Amino acid sequence: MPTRMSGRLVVVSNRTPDLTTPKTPTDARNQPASGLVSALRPALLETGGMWFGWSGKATRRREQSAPQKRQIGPVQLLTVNLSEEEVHDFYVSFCNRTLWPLFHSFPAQVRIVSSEYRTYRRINRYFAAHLAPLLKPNDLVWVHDYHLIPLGMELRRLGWEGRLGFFLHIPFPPVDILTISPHSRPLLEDLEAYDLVGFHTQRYRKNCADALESELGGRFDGRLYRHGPARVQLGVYAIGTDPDTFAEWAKSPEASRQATKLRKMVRGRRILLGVDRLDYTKGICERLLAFDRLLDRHPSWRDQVSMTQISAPSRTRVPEYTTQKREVDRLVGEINGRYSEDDWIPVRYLYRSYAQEELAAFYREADVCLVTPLRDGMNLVAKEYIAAQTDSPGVLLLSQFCGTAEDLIETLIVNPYDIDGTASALNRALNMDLAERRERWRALSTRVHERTAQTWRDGFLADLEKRDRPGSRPKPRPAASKTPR
Ligand code: ADQ
Repeated sequence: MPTRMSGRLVVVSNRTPDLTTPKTPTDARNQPASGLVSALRPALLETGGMWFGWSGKATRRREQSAPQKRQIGPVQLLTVNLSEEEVHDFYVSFCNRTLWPLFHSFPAQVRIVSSEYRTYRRINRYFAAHLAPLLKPNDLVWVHDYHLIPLGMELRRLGWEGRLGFFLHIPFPPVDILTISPHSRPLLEDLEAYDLVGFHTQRYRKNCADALESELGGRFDGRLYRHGPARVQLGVYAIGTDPDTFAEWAKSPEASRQATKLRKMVRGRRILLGVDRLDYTKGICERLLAFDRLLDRHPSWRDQVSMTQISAPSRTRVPEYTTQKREVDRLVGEINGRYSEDDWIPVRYLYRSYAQEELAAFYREADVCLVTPLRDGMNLVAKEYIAAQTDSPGVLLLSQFCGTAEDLIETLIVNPYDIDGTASALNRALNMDLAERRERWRALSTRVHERTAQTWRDGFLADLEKRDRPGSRPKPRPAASKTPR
């Protein structure tokens, strides 16, 4: 935490997390995988404060009642409900079928439906209408991610003059991609309501500054974007993990038991590992194709390696995700069909969530971890893997297209679209000697310890703390439509 926070921390995200500590591995498995929660859970429990968002429930009709309150230790959770139709238009469609592919530079997948955009704005107004009365003048309001870009502007319209920050967990695309959406301009205007807008990498910040300057005018001086009366600080805060906890989990007796079980199962073969939400941006299919190519081009690895792909179910109501799941299922079947022997199945595919303690055991035992997204804001799995290595560290294969690649330069960097190149890197990783593995890992481990979930949070909050105090802000532009339903 920045030395002493001058006010209460109010976190706003689309979904409020389950902040209760899971009592059993089954409970833990049932908590959905989320990078944001992984990073903020310890931070929020430590600082106290409030977390506001959607309950995750889809009701038949929107209930107009006040937000539901729940106290979890020092943290107050406040949730509002959405109707089934709103969940569909706002969350399933505009957030996950328009903004997600747009910001991850998948233009062909971007869906443009004006009514869904209008619902997106309406839900942001609805969030603001419920949140504004709960705020106290000295609060620091920290809004998270693409679901809530307009929230800051809506809060300003309702008279909130306190400090207001926004963090984007996903990439910010180049302006030529962003402007594919006819709604990109109002989204850029929304950013002007914030005192501080944070990104994982320099590149995303640059993309955003370029888009603001070219679409709205104004000027970015390397720290502040100035346009008319707006003064928005654009900052870079690389999110990290909690490396000490992962290291501890990896060394625990439970992890040792799991690891022994795993080793027994693969019968001395080398272990390759992939861990992700099942998402088309994570490059799971390309990773499987690279593994297939390795077995094809380097037959000596057949029967010598075992690939474990752990995919947490994600956004199962979004059509692109069901298509992706079918594609992964098909490829796993194909590879196993092509190469399996009586006593060797090349790919073990686990379509489920694991408790992070359990993941630590997989990380610890994996000889190679493949983090090969086609595009990813940061990617915490890469950092968790490094944190969980012990005296004979494994090798991380990392996509050049994830934010982590700006940081973890001692990994084997690959272009996941280049299947041959990734297969060669995989071969190289499997052949790497202990001395090189140790040398690379030492450098990577230092970086993972330098940039943690805590340093990310502290960096952002320290900058937000320093922003102007109430009373000195420009008036927001009027809303296109006034009714916060
Ligand atoms: P995600 O894309 O969800 O989030 P990522 O960084 O890949 O995030 O982290 C996923 C988290 O979920 C990790 O902590 C991992 O341990 C966990 N996880 C993944 N698969 C799991 C499984 N099968 N079982 C259990 N847990 C699993 C977004 C952005 C990222 C960004 C984060 C944080 O898309 O780019 O790094 O936010 O800002």
